[in-house]
Amino acid sequence: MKHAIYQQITQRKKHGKKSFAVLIDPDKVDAGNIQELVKLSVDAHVDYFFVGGSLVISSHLDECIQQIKAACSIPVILFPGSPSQVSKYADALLYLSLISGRNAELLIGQHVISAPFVKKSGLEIMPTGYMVIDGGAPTTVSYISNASPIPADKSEIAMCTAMAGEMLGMQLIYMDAGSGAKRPITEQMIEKVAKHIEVPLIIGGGITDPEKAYLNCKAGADIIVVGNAIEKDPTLIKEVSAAIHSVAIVNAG
Ligand code: 1GP
Repeated sequence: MKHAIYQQITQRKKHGKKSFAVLIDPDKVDAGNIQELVKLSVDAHVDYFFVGGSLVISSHLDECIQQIKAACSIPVILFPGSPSQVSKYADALLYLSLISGRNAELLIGQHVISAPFVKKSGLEIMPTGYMVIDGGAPTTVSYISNASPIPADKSEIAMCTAMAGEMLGMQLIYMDAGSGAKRPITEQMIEKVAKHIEVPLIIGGGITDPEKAYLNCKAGADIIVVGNAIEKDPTLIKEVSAAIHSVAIVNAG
C-alpha cells in the first residue's frame, strides 16, 4: 500500500503547517481554465488539488487529471461523489465514509461493491471520515444520501462523530458544509473537533475569503478546501493561500 501523500499531510501537521487544497469539479472546467488554475496554483504554492464533485456528470475526469498532472507536480487527490469517480491518473483517493449520516450505502455499501475496482486502481487510499455539517442550504450530498447533516450549532455531536471516526481507523476527518454553503463551519465547531482528534482535519464548504480560511486554520483546521469561490474568481487563490500559509509562520515563530 502506498502512503506518500498521507505521510506528507501528517508531517505538515506535525510541523504546524497548514495546507490549501483547491477543489476542481471536472464538470466546471475545460482545458483552458485548467491551465489558468494550475498556473495560479503553482505561483501561490497551493499544496493539493482535490478533484471531484457530488455529481460529476461529464466523462472527462481522466482527461482533467491528466491535464493537471502534465502541467505541474502538485499532488492530485480524488474527492469522489460516487465510486465511478476513480481515476488511476490521480495520486491518492479520499476513501470517504459518510460517518455523519446513517445511510448504510454511503457508510460501507458502495465501498463493498467498488472494492476490487478501487484496489486495482493502484491509488494511495486514505480512509476519510466524511462529516456533512449544516451550511444553511440543502447540499447535493445530503439530498442524494438522504442523510441529515449535523446541525451547525451542535459541536458536541461533531466532536463525538469525529472521535468515533478516528477510533474506527479513519486517517483523516473531513468536515464539509457543502459546496457553496451559505454558512461555512464555525470556528467554535472546528476548535472543538480539532482538540479531540489527532488525525488531520480537513475543512471545506462556503469559504469565500482569506480571513475565513485564516480563522479556520487558527481554530485547528489542517487543510482548507475551496472550490466555488475560486471558480468565480480564480485570483482568490493567491490571497487564500497566503492567509493559510501565514498561520504556519505564526506557529513556527
Ligand atoms: C465542497 O468542501 C468543498 O465539498 C468546497 O466547498 O465549493 O463551497 O468551496 P466550496
